[in-house]
Amino acid sequence: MSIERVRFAVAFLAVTVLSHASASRAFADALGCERAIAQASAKYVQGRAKILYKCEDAKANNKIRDTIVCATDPLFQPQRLAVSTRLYATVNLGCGGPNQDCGDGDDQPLGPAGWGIGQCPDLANAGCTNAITNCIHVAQCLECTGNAAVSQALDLTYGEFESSEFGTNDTVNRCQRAIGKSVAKYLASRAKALGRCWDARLLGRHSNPCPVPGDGQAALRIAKAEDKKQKSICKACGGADGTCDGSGDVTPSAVGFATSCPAVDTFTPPSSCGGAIVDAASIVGCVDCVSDHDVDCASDESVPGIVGPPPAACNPATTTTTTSTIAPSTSTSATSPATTSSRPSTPVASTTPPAPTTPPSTPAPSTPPPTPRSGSSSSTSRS
Ligand SMILES: [Ca+2]
Ligand SMILES: [Ca+2]
Repeated sequence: MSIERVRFAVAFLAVTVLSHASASRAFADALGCERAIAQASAKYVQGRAKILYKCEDAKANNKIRDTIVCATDPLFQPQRLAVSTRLYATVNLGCGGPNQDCGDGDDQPLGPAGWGIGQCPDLANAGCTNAITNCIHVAQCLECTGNAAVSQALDLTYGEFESSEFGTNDTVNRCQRAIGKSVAKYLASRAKALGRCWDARLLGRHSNPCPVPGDGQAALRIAKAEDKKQKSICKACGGADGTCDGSGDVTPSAVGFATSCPAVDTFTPPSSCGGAIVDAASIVGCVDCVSDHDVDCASDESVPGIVGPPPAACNPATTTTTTSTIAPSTSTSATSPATTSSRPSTPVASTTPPAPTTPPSTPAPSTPPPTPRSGSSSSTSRS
């Protein structure tokens, strides 16, 4: 999103934002800035997933053309803009200093807020690598990585759906829509649980990696959301018995689903999502695994002061094909493996953000940062 459009939209939604003005005053320090950024990121992933779901589901329900590209089509631009605006506004309020506006000399320095990282860490090699020298660049980074995370999960989910089924409301179509709805809800639930968990850590309420052991709540919330997702999908796709057990299940080819799951890795616990999609259970396992990967990458990248650089799995060096098969009979959702072990890559002991070594943090007023104020879109814009 261009800066001009952001500023215009921010002004437009000022009333909404002002209602949070008291909360923003609590953000007027490094910790407040760090919290604002993490919260903005989690909210953005939730909002973005919801909007793209509405669009994709309208396609699957034959309410809009199935050729519409939900991430960019003008039809949903107002909704996408609103979610982006909230992201920018939250970061401006939390990190923009006394004038609550990022890109000038009174901004909260990024280093103490954990964001003296110099460059956006990217996600799924989407090109989210903008330089970060002030807090508006942080917002651009979060927008780009959030878009990449949500797109990867929803593109996998909806990308190859058999469009001749759209609007038929038959078993296959209901299965398609259940998969999409469940995944979108799960993305949002996981992002929300992680966001709360990181915020509790920033507030000093625990000193754990998230989600496990986290704040003691995140894993439970995620497990509940996973269970709900798995049951919703299998109720619609599992045939008369309502379970993804290979008996009477809707087939991946009828639904229209990728023949193999992307070989991205989760990191709680570390495992690869790659494998052949052979039945309804492996669809569930695949969307679960890829959703975890995407949300966790976006979440880790929202708190670099805690996590440090994101796991390498968030930007895989190469796409490798695997020949293994995702365990089809026992859905990963049912047992919630992602919530049962701790994340090895996260420093557990310290609540103190690692001191950033590159301090391109907010410059003195005499050397204003190169804030892009022209109408040209930043390279990170995806919306
Ligand atoms: Ca400012
Ligand atoms: Ca069945």
